[in-house]
Amino acid sequence: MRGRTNGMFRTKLLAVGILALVAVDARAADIAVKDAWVRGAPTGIKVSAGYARIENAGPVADRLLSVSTPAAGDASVHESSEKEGMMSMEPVEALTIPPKGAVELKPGSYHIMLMRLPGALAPGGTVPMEFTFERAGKITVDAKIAPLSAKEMPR
Ligand SMILES: [Cu+2]
Repeated sequence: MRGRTNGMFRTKLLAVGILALVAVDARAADIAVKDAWVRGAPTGIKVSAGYARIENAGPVADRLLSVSTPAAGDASVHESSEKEGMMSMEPVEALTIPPKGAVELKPGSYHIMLMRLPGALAPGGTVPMEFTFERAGKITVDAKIAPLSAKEMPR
């Protein structure tokens, strides 16, 4: 019983340590990239999508210019929309993050289109994603890989 309690305590400490690392990684100036995740993909599937919440704590707007990840040969920001009952999506030149605001990349809305996947994205793992902002520069986070059917970030 004592050993088990110790183990749980250590697990909690480890989790806090990892969260602290991610928080430091994700922050450059006023921009923070949070809760990044990508949809899993089996071998042979070449397309997936990534999502995150981008927060701007500063007094001026910033713009997300590009995203890159070793998990995809090509990554770009897209916006999904519904037109006459049909879902479609278009590339977004630069995504504006308003001052003292946030933009949510989520299924059915803004997303990072991942194309030319070099291999499977196994659920439960993580992939690094580098976000490049006009003002804040580059911010790299580890995105969690969710099951293929996920509608929201794996917790
Ligand atoms: Cu897309």
